[in-house]
Amino acid sequence: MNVCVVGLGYIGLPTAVMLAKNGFKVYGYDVNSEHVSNIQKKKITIKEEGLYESLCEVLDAGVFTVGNTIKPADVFVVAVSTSLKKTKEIDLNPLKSASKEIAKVLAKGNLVIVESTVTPGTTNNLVKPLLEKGSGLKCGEEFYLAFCPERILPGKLMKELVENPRIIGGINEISAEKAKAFYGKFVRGDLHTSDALSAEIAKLMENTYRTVNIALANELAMICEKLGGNFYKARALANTHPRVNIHLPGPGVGGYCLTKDPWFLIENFSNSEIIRNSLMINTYMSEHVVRTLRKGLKASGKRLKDAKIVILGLAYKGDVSDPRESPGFKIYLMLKKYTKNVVIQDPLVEEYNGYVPIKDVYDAMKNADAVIIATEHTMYKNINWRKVRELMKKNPIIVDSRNIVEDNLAGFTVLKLGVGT
Ligand code: SAJ
Repeated sequence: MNVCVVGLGYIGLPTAVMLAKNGFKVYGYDVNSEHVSNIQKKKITIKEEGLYESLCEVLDAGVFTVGNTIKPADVFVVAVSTSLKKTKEIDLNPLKSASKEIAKVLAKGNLVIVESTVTPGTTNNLVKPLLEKGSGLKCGEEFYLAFCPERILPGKLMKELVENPRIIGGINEISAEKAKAFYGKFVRGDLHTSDALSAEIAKLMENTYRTVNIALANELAMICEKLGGNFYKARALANTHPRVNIHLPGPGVGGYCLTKDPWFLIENFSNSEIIRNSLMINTYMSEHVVRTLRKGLKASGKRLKDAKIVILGLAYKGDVSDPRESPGFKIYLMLKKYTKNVVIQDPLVEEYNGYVPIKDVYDAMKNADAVIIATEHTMYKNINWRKVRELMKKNPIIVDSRNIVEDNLAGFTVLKLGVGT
């Protein structure tokens, strides 16, 4: 069976490689010719365990080829980006272009699957008519169309692509069944079929659920600070309840997904209270971290404009190399307004928005007045803080937004998100 994967980004490329490893003949199509040629030369930036080796294997075996012109296939998997515009609306242009390209080569019996996260109704109201108009074929009868969102957790991509359960929303029942048969050839997780609209809403619900729960954790953490309590102690007790799952607070929500998906859900629901306020709370957290730092410096008789500040963590979350929507970078930009002497250290991220982070954590902390822990990389749990105390200036401050250091670390003023002082 020939498969054409449209869009070779963070989801499309691994999906194409996984399909090729599982017996499909795969052609990867991307409009970015430089990206296509880099893939041909086995030069990729996505760092996911097992991906590079698998890519080399399928390229060398000739079961995976790439190009920047669309080609006929039995199945088309669309994984183009659907980003958030400044107006907080979805940018569907890549999906529109992809649909028009596929329509040019669409043939009877073909199956088209949209994996990109979309606003509810997009598969039915945008993709379907574009495919029908461009091909002259009847959707649901002469070709089939389904929506099947990815749910992989960055950092566990190759494993979760196969093991995660999938939701499959067909334009009609036969489309859902054909898509289920396709995924059944390589997905070991359960396959749940439904209609396209329900599947589109479900995907957005998943990430909105997480966003709202993170906002709740952030608000609870700020309440604990005010109460002089310890969020983490209280959370551990509350989560002993069989139906309570309090999430973790942080310096904000980063990543490509949770920062946009809830906006897709409320794009046409202007009086959303909970979701909209949750997004605001999560955005506020980087400011809360900066306020905490300023309070700490003041209490130590230091002035921000004269201080050297080190931010540990450019990646948007622990043990990933992805810096998209990085909370640490947002904090960096805020601090840059007050002091020239602010740096970011990250062992996993090469570069982000032109900023190249310091690699060595001890080099970064030389002569620093304060450290902000913005990402929970495992390596930060093994820092030798006695050594750091010798490297930093006197009265060193740690603003810990990820519960990495012990509350009363000797020789430091520790200001921990969620812990009252
Ligand atoms: N975060 C917190 N507190 C928490 C959990 C996360 O502050 O308790 C922060 C993280 O530090 C990070 C951000 O939220 O900055 C997002 O991290 P994440 O792990 O929650 O989300 P993603 O974007 O890495 O992956 C999510 C996952 N969705 C769900 O868990 C419901 C993943 O399964 C999806 O496939 C992915 O979005 C996606 O592509 O949609």
